[in-house]
Amino acid sequence: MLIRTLDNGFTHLNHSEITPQAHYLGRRELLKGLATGTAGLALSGWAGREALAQTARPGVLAPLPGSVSAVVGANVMDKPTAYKDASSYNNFYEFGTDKSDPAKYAHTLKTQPWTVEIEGLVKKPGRYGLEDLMKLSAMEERVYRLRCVEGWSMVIPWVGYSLADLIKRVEPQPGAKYVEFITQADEKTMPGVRGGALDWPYVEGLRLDEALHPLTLLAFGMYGEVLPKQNGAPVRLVVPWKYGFKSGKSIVKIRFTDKQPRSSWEKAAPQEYGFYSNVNPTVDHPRWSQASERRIGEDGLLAKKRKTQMFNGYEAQVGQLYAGMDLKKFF
Ligand SMILES: Nc1nc2c(c(=O)[nH]1)N[C@H]1C(S)=C(S)[C@@H](COP(=O)(O)O)O[C@H]1N2
Ligand SMILES: [Mo]
Repeated sequence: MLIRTLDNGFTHLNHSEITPQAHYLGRRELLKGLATGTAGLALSGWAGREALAQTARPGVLAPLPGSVSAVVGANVMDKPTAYKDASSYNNFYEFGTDKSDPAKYAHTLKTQPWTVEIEGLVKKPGRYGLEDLMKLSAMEERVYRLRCVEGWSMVIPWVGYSLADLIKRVEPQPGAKYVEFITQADEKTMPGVRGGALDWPYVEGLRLDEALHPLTLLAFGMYGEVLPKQNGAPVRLVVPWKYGFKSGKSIVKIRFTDKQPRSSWEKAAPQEYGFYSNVNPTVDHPRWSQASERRIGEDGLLAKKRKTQMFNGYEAQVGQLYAGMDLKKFF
């Protein structure tokens, strides 16, 4: 099949079957060419990936284009999850614990005005308005796997830039060893914050070298558009080699510290959720295996579970960060 029709009526081109012409042909012309068989021979790999990145747009929110990232490992060849699935099957406990809650209730989130405060052990602390933060570095599109600790995964084309670009700008002090991400917790607009599912605000943390890794993305968009509220608008983190909960949504504060931050999930269940939370098929969650996963969208009768990959498939890029560590202990 050349074209896969998504639930929302728009089309994604199947990357393994796209030709380099996608670079310069408009989408409509390309589709015509595919239909009449004149689009040329199929090309896999980077050219296809690039074409896909520039053609798929759901047309739901404001466009936010990004150039194709040159960061090694930033574009997996897996077929992206349908936009409709990625924006309706979510974890965002501030809006409820059901997967369908965020899409139903996140519309009350107020994303304007929005500021992100940079504080703690940095030479240049300060407050960035969203617009300024967005202009701080060039937007890129990156197709990452995202795997939830619950055992499902998605493939999402995010738009943003390496968090490292921001970190370098604010100049961490020598004592800074960790970065803490504090997210929005507003009882008025986030019904879940009135309940006690987690300790609010939702907090996550990374070691400074993890935060500086070029794959760690400060994301402002997905599928070529600004982030839907349920996916963490207006700005979130995406750390593709860690379980999904490390990717905090709707960030309002980034704090540099000398002490390992305690995340909301660690506070809730320390024996189940560790600080590192690297995707690791050989280290089970105490109550279930992490060896395989279900790719959202592949849930038909014949769909096979996928084997979970070490560091979610990003081992070549990030394995060195954990050299010599006992990953059973530092889970
Ligand atoms: N603020 C906040 N961020 C959050 C969460 C949350 O509940 N609150 N859930 C996390 C979890 S468990 C996952 S799997 C991902 C889901 O991101 P997605 O809905 O965009 O796929 O967001 C993470 N970030
Ligand atoms: Mo998750």
